[in-house]
Amino acid sequence: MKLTESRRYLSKVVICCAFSLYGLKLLAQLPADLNATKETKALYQKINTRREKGISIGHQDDLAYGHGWYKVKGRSDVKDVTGKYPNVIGWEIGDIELGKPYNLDSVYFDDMRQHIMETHKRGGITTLSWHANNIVSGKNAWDCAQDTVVRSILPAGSNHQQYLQWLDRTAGFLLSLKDNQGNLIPVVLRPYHEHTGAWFWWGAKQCSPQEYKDLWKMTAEYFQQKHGIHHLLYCYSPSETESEAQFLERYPGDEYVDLVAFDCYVPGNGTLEDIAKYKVAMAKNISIIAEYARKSGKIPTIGETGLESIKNPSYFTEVVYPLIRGKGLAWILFWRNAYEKDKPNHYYVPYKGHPAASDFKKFANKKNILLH
Ligand code: BMA
Repeated sequence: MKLTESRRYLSKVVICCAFSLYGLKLLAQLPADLNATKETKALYQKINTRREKGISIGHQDDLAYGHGWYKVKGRSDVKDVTGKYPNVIGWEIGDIELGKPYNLDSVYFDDMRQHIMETHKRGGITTLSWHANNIVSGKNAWDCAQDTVVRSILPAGSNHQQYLQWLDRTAGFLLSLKDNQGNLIPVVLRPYHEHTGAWFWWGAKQCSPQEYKDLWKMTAEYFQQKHGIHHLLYCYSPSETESEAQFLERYPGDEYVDLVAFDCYVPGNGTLEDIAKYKVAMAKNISIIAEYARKSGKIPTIGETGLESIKNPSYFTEVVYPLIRGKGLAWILFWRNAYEKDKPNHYYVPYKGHPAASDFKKFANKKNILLH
């Protein structure tokens, strides 16, 4: 080959490589569901673009109630303290499968739908968790006395047909999430979470890795094929794990997942020792999801976290912020601020007047922490 020819050849190779890398990047920026609606693809891009700017604050049930209040239009504990709404709002759909009008925490699904519409209009993001009931015992998600519930709802199982009815009801709610033009509002679904623990009927001691994966795939495929549901991004969120191998042991596959996450709380009473353990677990799990996200093109995010009652008044700026800063995470979702009279200490974001409120405000004002 002459020098000019070899130069031409080399430049062709370079151009080809650049195109395939670009193609790969584009591919990596598409949802796992190949038939995802254009709004869902846009949501996927938005999450990715936004996480280049910083990490969004998420709060469970933020708009429905807070510490000491329930259903006050426009109110939010996060807004009371910071002046802004969280970018990401989590909702819990447990009991939808039973056809009830409200979820297990007494939030009406009609109200939830309204809030999801408002959030969408504001450019915010909705993520849904689902503490589905135990179909065998009729008790709640935490009843994990049996180790065959998952097996019984898979296609060959005795509860399969009934579980499909549960999925039909859930699908009905998902398909009712529409904007004013009648377009489906894309949302993140985070089902069968914390499954590396053993406190839900889909937990690690209650089913095998294969059964768990089959449950996930069956759910996603039923939504997609039977109900034509293509406005979901799927979030895989075990509780904290020790390694990538453990994280992936029950992973249903890149074709079924868009966001990789984990749930991790400050253990015990939130003593300094507990906080030290939390820091270690958070750092490890952030690195597991960030690294897997980098390799797979998925979006890393924190599914649930928090320090109940926020007994450490500098938890947000001194514990959380250094852990999450600059890690490319899409959001961090703090768990709910219960309104129930019998749960006065069950809250994860400070309300107005709480000793940690000024620290939370300081945290929220950091330039790479996003609210709106
Ligand atoms: C748990 C607690 C419960 C609640 C459930 C589902 O972590 O907050 O009180 O019922 O989540 O939202």
